Amino acid sequence: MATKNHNLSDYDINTVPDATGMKVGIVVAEWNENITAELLNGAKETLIKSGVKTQDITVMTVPGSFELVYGASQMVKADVDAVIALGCVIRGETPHDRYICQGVTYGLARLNAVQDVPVIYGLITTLDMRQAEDRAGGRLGNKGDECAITAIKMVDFKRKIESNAPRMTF
Ligand code: RBF
Repeated sequence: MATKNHNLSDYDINTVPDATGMKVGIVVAEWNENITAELLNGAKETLIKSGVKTQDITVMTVPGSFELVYGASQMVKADVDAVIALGCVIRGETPHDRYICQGVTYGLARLNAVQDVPVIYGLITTLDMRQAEDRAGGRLGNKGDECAITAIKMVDFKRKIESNAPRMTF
């Protein structure tokens, strides 16, 4: 992917919709907790900076990234406008990590296709811990920040679609 110098925390504030009144659920994996805690901090800080109230952010943990799919599928049923799924899978000695990544990626994509609440993909998949640190508040910013901005944009997208709904009927 052409992401060599892409900083995950860089965004144009002028393109970020007003997040006042938005409710966001965050599901975070405990595995690689040193990384996922940073993703969570980034996501929460960016949501709050953008106008989401602290009490409108619901955080639940799951044991590992594989459980993010179930966690997100339950969280979408809560009173939230978007769900952010945060996890970190680091390449191991066996192909196990690839099965986890495939399962989570497919599961979260499927959730977006079959239900109404946007689910944001906050899974870091790296070859080693250093690459993960780079993307969790390090050299390349914080994937949690990127997910927070994406969540706000997707809630705004849905609000716009819903407010234009009568004009979209045939
Ligand atoms: N969960 C993660 O979130 N990140 C990992 O890098 C990760 N590596 C794993 C490696 C092995 C060998 C196993 C058995 C599990 C790993 N898990 C990891 C946990 C996984 O997501 C899940 O919680 C467990 O497999 C139980 O379903």
